[in-house]
Amino acid sequence: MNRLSATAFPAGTAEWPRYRPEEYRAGIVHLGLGNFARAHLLAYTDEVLAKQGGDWRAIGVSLRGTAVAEALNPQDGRYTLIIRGQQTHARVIGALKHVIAGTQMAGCALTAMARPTCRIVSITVTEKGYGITSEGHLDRAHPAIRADLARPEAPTGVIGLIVAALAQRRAMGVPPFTVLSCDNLSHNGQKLKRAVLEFATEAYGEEIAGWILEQVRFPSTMVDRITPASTAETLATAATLTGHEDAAAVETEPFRQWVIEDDFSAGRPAWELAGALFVRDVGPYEHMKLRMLNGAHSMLAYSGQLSGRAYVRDVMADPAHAALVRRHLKAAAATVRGLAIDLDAYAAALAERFANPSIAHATAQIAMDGTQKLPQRITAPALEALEAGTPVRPFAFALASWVAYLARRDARGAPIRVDDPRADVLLAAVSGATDAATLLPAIAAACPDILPDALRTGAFGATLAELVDAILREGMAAVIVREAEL
Ligand code: CS2
Repeated sequence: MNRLSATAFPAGTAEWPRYRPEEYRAGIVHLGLGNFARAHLLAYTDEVLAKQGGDWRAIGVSLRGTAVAEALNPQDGRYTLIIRGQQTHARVIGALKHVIAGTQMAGCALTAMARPTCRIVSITVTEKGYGITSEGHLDRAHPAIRADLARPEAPTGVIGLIVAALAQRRAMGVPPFTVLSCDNLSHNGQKLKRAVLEFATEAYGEEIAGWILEQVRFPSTMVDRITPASTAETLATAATLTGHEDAAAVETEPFRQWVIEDDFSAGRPAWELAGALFVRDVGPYEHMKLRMLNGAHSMLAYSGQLSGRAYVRDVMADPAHAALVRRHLKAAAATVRGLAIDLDAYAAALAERFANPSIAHATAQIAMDGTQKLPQRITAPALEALEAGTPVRPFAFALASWVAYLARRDARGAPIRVDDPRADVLLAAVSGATDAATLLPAIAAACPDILPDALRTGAFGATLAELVDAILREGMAAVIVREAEL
């Protein structure tokens, strides 16, 4: 079987690009080329290119190793997007030009970002990729921030690259690109802007920081599309649907949503032609999505991991567990304000998406990086719900599930290391702690942005402690049944 490429002859039942990708130049440099970008930003861009063309293809930059580049570059950036709903269909995406990675990464990325034709630098590096604290400041303890502050001329991370490229453009008299964060942080654009300014002030001085403050746009975005990690089966399906071997295929759900603040200084693709919504303030949409979809996801990931449910769809197949998901969605919805959207209908649609039997979305995948996710998904709405007097038990259950997940032990009774950038701190916090009375203070001391005092004391604190102990003593499965009966 031949490999997918720009010259591959269309075959199979897949939809192939209805335009000639190579006719268009790159206008976007995209940092972080994981599955999500390939299922979301690049899919939207591909549709716009098919509808009206334009120099808006993307050059990808992989900041973490060369595997993505090795898969995509021999394919001229082409890959298969498999969409799994009631039926499965596939599209070959042509919006990606090539991928920069490896030892030459920084130099090549800076060249691409400094070129006047680059008008947008978009980013999907996950919450932990930026080096921004949950309060939205530069995280000087982040390895890339530390390295890049020490050597700003040889950046390795997102913020270092952005500031170096902007400084080069300013020196050359080239207007700046727009910086477009597409990760699940609340106020992603605003937070990135502040961290970029802090970095620029420290590494380059006031003048460059002042220029960035005045000239560079950082629109916030809300992004949504459930995209599991690819498996061998993903690649086999892609081969069947395209008639070509594809080492970079991605699978995703039919649903997708993108809400973007319309604040671009150097133009943008007409993403609205592919269904993106441009708004003045993305904040309420972010709250809706981060607190409902992602909050429920985190809750079901930890409680699912502790009750032997490998996939989100397995959680939804259990009536009691699914009831807790709906309970969580309702409590989260009560904290969302300022949107003329029927949140009950949104919640019902989410439950249906989670139940999609053709998507194997691993609870272990969602359980990763809890310290980066929980502040905006659980803690912020919990604090607001407490203040407003709306139901809080679902948030206590979500936090208790995380705490009990951190307290898991292996066969010899030793704590199990979790996949999280703060794993060391978490491991130290749970070592030797065996019940709520010892676990909660230790974890709160390590992560005050997840367990602030307001959630450790009073009725909320008591419920949280009681749930942690119940899960540890009786097991998650029993607690799920009891919670669902409340
Ligand atoms: C998930 C998200 O892994 C996770 O933490 O909650 O990746 C989620 O699937 C997406 O945000 C959906 O848009």
